[in-house]
Amino acid sequence: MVDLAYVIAGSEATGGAGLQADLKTFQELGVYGVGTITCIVSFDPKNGWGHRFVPVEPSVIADQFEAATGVYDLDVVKIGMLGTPATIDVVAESLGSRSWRHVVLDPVLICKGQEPGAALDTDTALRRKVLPLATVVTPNRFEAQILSGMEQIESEADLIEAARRIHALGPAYVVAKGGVDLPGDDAIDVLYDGQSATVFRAPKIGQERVSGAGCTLAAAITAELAKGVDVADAVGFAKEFVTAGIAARVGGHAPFDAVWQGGYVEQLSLDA
Ligand code: PXL
Repeated sequence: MVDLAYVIAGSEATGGAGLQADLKTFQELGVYGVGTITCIVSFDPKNGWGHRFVPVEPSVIADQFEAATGVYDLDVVKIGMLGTPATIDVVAESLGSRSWRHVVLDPVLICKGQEPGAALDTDTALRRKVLPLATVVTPNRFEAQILSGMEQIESEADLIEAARRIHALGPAYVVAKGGVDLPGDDAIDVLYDGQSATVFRAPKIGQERVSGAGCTLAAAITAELAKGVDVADAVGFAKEFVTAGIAARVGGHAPFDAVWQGGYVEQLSLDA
């Protein structure tokens, strides 16, 4: 039977990020995706593409979790955007009610359009309640700065140091993403497993962030883990998958493009 992977994340109405990107990634990688929606994000074309953010009622999140885990024996889950302390409480409680082989946490901390004070409360709750349950955490540069308490992450060495500090907060594996944010010609990501750091690199494709890259990377790691791949191989593959998706990105009327999860398979067939 097909392997299953579960995602608890926000809906992003244009399909570029969030739950939509996660489920597309699972499907591309041959894994049956099951999803629970935590919030609904709709970019606002009339207002600088800011995020209109609507949380889903905690009881409705609990209902979705009950349905998903009632039907399937899920043991690998990705956590994406949660958004409010009340959402974090219900997700942490639900996760804690069962055991997991892997909990992959993409620590999406802020969303354009939320109050900065709300973002701080969310950060604190995420760090206290969800981070301890994670086996793999995938912060970007900004999130790595907040979680590690480092003021600046400007180099590969800084990224490795941040990954070490975040590892000390509990998760067995830290994937700290430099992406296009660090200087240099390569987009680098660091995997730290408590003993050694492995650096994954790929030439940068443009200098702009592409929507859904972080979601897709973490979802691809999750899908590979669901298939039984080990963490280092899952991260190495996910990097190739997202790089191909960025190269094949989709443009629309927004000032940012979105990852195309079909890019990897398209590239394979071109190479064949
Ligand atoms: O890429 C981060 C992200 C995650 N989840 C949702 C989002 C976004 C960014 O827009 O909307 C729901």
